[in-house]
Amino acid sequence: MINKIEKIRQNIAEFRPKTQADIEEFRVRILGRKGELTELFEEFKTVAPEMKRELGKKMNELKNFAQDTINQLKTDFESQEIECERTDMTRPASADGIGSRHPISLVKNEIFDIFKRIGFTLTDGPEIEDDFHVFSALNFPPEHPARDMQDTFFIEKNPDILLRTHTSSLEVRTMERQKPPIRVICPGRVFRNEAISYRAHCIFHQVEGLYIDENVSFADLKQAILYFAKEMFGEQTQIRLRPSYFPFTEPSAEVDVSCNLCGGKGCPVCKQTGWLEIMGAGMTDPNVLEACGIDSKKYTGFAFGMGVERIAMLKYGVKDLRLYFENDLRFLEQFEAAL
Ligand code: 2U9
Repeated sequence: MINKIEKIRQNIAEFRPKTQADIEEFRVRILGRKGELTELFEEFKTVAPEMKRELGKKMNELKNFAQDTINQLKTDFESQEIECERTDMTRPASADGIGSRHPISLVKNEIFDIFKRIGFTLTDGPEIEDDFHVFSALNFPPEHPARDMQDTFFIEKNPDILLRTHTSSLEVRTMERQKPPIRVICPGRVFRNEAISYRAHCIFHQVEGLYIDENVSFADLKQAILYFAKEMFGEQTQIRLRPSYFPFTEPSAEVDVSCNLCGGKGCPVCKQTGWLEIMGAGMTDPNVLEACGIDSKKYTGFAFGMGVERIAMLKYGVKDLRLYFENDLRFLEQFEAAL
């Protein structure tokens, strides 16, 4: 009898009805007047008295199990049917909302569109780079702090393989494969070993540009940047260049634009100076041209670089850089639809 009890229990546990009628049929088969359990209770009458206590307990448990399982199956089917009745399968599908472009992409595309209008083309390249394309070709001295493990992410402690710290490696690669004239825009993610805060992140986006030809002058650099600033921030925008230093350009400058919020009078955003720093720039160092196989006696060039997060902060008034990386829809939905 124990075997019969186990067999019935197993059948109940494995029962998978396809329709509600299947459940009723199964109920009759197990619990009906001539059902398997009813027959078992008949057989129970013939069991020896000393076995009755143990077997009786098992049979009652089986009966409860059968009843509970059947009730549960019925409830599941009924709720499914109600759900089906509520759903009009012929109704047209609801339209998906149009997503918005990420502010970093919006600004990156806008920067590129502006430079495209004055003859620059777009280039792309690897994020995992080697020392030559990120540091050596760009005239970084061997002891420069950017080469330090503390500042740059190296791959598996190999000092030759690293995550690019700027997109300048793309300009190096362009010069290696292309003869001047070169007019190229290099956007991309860059990586620096920085503590994350409202104004710094270990990943950010840059757009750099490079123009190499015969007789390219600092005046050309100034004019290209003025054109960019007016297109990006409005016709009334002015620029100011302050002397600076980068290993890859000589002379070098930090570029400021006049603050649009206060019209240059001074406000909290421009820290009362009337100016906002937007990029660095300079004339390509002859050592860099030579390292990339370009004759520095024949050719000169200018280069510039800007952080996209910073430009987007100025354009949209974003105060915390971390918002760009959190993918919070309440932030992202405030930007233009991606059409
Ligand atoms: C080559 C030669 C020269 C690219 C340049 C800067 C100045 C610059 C910073 C702005 C903010 C990086 O994102 S940031 O931290 N960039 O100031 N970048 S000139 O010069 C190059 C690039 C490639 C072969």
